[in-house]
Amino acid sequence: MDSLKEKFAKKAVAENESVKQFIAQHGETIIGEYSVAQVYQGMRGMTGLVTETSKLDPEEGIRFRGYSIPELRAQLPKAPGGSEPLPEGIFYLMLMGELPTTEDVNSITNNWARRSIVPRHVFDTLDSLPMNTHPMTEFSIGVMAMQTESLFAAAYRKGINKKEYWDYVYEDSMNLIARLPRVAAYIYRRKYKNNEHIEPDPKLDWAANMAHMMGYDVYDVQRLMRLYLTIHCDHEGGNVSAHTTHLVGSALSDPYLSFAAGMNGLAGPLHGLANQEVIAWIMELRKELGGGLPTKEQIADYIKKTLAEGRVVPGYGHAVLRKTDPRFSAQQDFYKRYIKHDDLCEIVQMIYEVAPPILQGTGKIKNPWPNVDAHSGALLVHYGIVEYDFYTVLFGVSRALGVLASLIWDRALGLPIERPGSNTTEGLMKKLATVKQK
Ligand code: NMX
Ligand code: MLT
Repeated sequence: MDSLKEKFAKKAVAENESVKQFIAQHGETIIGEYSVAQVYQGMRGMTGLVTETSKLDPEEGIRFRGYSIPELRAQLPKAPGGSEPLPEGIFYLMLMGELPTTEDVNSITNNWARRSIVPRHVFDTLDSLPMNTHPMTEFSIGVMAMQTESLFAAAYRKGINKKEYWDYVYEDSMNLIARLPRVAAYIYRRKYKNNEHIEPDPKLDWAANMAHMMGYDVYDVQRLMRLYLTIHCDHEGGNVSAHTTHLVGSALSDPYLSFAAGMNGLAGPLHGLANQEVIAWIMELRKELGGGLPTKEQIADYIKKTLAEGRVVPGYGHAVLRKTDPRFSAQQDFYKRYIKHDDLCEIVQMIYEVAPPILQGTGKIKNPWPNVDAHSGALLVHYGIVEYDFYTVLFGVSRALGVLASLIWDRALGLPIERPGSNTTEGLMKKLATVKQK
C-alpha cells in the first residue's frame, strides 16, 4: 500500500465513525427550508450535499479545508526555486484535510509519475476523431477510452465487499489524475502542433510536465501552470462538474465514467467553457474596433450591446459568489507580479472597472463581479497558448484533483446512491393549495 493510501485509510476509519455518530445524534435535526422558487431555479442555496474538500462563502470565496487561496499560495510546498504552489499539495490537502510537507508532495509527484503511462488504444481512439472535434469532447472521449483500465469496475465484476470500494476508487483516481496531463497534451499537440507529440519527463512535477508535453519548456509557463492547476481544482460540491461526478459515482459508476460525465458538464459555456468564451468575446471586440486598446467607453458600449443581444457577458456573475472571485484576484496578482504589461491583460483590467456597474444596473444580475474565467485566458495568451478552444481542458485537468478526492471520500464514507425527489408543476400547485387551506 502506498504511504498516502495508508494514511488515508486510517483517517477514513476515524471520519466514518464520527459521521455515523453525527447522523445518529442529529439525523432528524432540521437545517433549512426551501421555497418554490428554489425548486424551479436550480436549487440555489439549498444544502443537499456533503463535500469535504472545500467550502464556498458568497462574500469571501473558496476555502480548501479552511485555507484561502492567498494562504495556500504562501503555505503550500513549491518546486525548488519556485514561487507558486505545486498542485500535488492541494490534492493532499483536499484528501487528507491537513497541509502537506514537502516530502508528502514529492511523494505524490513520484507516485503519479509511476502511474502515468497511457495505454496506446487511448491515443488510437483520439486519432480516429475528426480534426474539428472540440478539445473538450476529445478529452471526455479520452477519459472514456481509459475506462478499460478501471480497477474498480474489474473488482466489482468479480464481487467485492462494500468496505473495499474506496480502495479501488483511490487506485483509479490516482491513475486517472496521473494520466490526464498526457491525454490533454496529446489532444493539444494533435490539433494545434502538427500531431507532433512530446513524451513526459519523469523528473518534472505534474504541472511542469503538463507545460512540457504541450511544448512550453520555460519557467514562466511552468509557474503559471502550477498556479492554474491549483486554483481551478475545486469549488465545493454543488457546481456542475463536481456535482455530476459525485452523482454519477453514487451509482457506483467507476471514476473514469464519473469524471467523464463531470467533464461533459464543465464543457458548458455557463460553466468551464466560459474561459474560452471570454477570450473569443474580447477578440470579437478588438476585431470590431480594428485592434489596439479599446477605450473604457468602447468597452461599456460593447457590454451593453452584448446584453441587448440577449447574450451573457462571459466571465462575470456567479451562482454563489457575491464578490470578486479570489481566483480572479490570484490571477490578477500573478499578472501584476510577473508579467506587468500585456495588452490583453490590460483589457481584462479595464473590463473589471467598467462591467460591474453596468451589470448591476440591469437590476437582475445577482453578482456583477468577475469569476475565475474572466482572467485565465489572457494569461495563457500572453505565454503563446493562444488556442482558446483548448482552455477548458486545462480547467478539467485541474478539476480532477477536487472531484476525484471527493469521490474517494464518497466511497470511504459509504454514501448512498443520490436520488432526490421531484414533482410536477400540477403536483406543486396542489400541494400549495392544501398548505394554504390549513
Ligand atoms: N451576463 C448577462 N446576464 C447575466 C450574467 C452575465 N454575466 N450573469 C447573470 N445573468 C443573468 C442570468 O442569465 C439571469 O437572467 P434571466 O433572469 O433572464 O434568466 C439573471 O441574470 C439572474 O441570474 P443570476 O441569478 O445572477 O445568475 P445564475 O446563478 O442564474 O447564473 C452564471 C450564474 C455564472 C451561470 C451567470 O452569472 C452567467 O451566465 N455568467 C456568464 C457565464 C460565466 O462566466 N460562467 C462561468 C462561471 C464560473 N465557472 O467557471 O463555472
Ligand atoms: C466552479 O469553479 O465550479 C465555478 O465557479 C462554478 C460554480 O462554483 O458554480
